[in-house]
Amino acid sequence: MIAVVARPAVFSFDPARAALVIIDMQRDFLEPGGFGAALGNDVSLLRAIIPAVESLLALAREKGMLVIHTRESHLPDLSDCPAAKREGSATGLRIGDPGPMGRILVRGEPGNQIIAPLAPISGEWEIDKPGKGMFYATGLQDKLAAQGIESLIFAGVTTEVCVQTSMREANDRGYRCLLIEEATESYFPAYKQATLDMVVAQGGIVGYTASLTALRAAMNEEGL
Ligand code: TIU
Repeated sequence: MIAVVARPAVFSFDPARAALVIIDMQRDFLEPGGFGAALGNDVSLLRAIIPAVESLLALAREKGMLVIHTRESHLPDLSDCPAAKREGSATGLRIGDPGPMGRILVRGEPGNQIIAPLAPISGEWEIDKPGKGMFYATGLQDKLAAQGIESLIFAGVTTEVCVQTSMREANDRGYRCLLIEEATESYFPAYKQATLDMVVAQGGIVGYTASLTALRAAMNEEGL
């Protein structure tokens, strides 16, 4: 077992039964002209975590952990996009409209790809999800169960939207969850901090948080 110095207490996990989950590090949220920008956000803030996520991904690969990448995306005919989700945007561009990186938040379009430095490699899972949470309409729960996964280590964007929703879904399904603090970001720094705080409150009501340094130290200590 690996024991990570974390909040609100030590987080212990078996690396053979754990997966790194990188939520939605796709061009739509990190580059101008995508969904994040269409919602009126300054996307530059999110780019600051790319090196930390790269470093976390390299650690997981080096230690042979399962890696799961998610993308928030919709089918080209938008049959999986509720009208309520399509309504409204700051720029006038809505999901499915043509933008500078192809159709906004549509599966397979250039803007929907995971950014190059974090591109999935062979053997890693790629999960396309129409919602904020990674379990809704994805079949992920069965895949994780078949693999015997018990613990999930989270990174990605945005902290209070898709990352937190996915963590809460995972918590309800019995997974032990750890969020890596420098490997997640929000368009609103105060919301990131609030999310980190609310996850660990009440004895870790949703999960744990730790620094990447603490995770790396714990994994190296075990001589993995
Ligand atoms: N808008 C926002 O903060 N997030 C999203 O719409 N999706 C994700 O968090 N991936």
